[in-house]
Amino acid sequence: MTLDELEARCEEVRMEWAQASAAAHDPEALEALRVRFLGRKGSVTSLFDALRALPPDARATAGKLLNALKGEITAALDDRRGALEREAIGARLQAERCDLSLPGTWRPLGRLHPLTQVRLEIEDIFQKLGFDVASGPEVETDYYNFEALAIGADHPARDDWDSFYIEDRLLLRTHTSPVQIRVMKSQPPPVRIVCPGRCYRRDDPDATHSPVFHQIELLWVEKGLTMAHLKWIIGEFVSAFFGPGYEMRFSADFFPFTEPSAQIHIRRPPGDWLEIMGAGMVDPAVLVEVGYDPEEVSGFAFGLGVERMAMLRWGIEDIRLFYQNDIRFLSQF
Ligand code: FA5
Repeated sequence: MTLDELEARCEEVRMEWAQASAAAHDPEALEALRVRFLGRKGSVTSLFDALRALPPDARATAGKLLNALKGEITAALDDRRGALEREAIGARLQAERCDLSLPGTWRPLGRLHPLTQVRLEIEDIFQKLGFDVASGPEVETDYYNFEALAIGADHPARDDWDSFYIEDRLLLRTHTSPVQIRVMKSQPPPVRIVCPGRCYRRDDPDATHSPVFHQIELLWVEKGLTMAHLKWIIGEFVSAFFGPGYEMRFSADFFPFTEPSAQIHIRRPPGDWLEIMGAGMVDPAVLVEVGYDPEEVSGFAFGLGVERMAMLRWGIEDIRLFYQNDIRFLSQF
């Protein structure tokens, strides 16, 4: 091969490159081009082999020509590769484009059931007054639910608290008062507790009664407590919970485990009076039953209906609304 022939061959290869590279649009095609032109058997590489056949004085010129050709093709390959990568990144950015100014998916937040809100608030009021929160079982023995509270087997008060029996002497508790007995039996006086919990009665459901409802029991036993303390603490509690605009009424009542006993009604004029709790001075017989000395200490207790408190606060006229799980009702609180 002569120098002229080599020059002509270079020009051909350059044309071939121009055509072939114009049609290469992806990394695989570029790699194929590299092999075809610069690979071990590539067209540029084989021209380098032809160099050896040239006369020595022509080799330097020919070498420059070939190096220039190889340099052009290498640089063009690099350029094309860079451009393809930038295109790919651009396409990905476009495809994965995310508009941070768009509003997110809105999911409604849950909230505490109104009865839970009321219970927590009442616990909080009494904790601030120095009471502890206690609890007891919902399945109770006849002894704690009745006997220890001076409600013997034949006591007519049992009719008011007729309940659901699991076995002969095992029932769903009818009130939270059995927790009083459990706590007093477990510790010496003084006692200052509130006990929230679920209660069960065979009451026909109506606007103010539910067979399952909630009470909060309060018990304070200490030296020197009188009915005046009871009235005072209930007054404090009612005004802390309801604020102004509510009226409270004490009237005489009877419970086998308190003497004297009272019931407390609340109303928001012009609404009706609603009984919210039973209360009274702990009967000395109960103190003796748990091993306390009635000459040493006295105490008082009450049992408060949680649903009734919520009804008065929000003007809810039917207790059954609390248990229907209607989101339109619940989301108002
Ligand atoms: C009692 O349960 C007594 N253990 C209260 C007590 C405790 C008296 C300590 C003295 C000392 P009573 O049955 O009245 O009392 O119920 C108390 C409150 O529970 C009622 O005022 C009412 O607010 C609520 N309650 C009673 N039965 C139901 C019911 N079926 N549905 C909703 N609330 C009820």
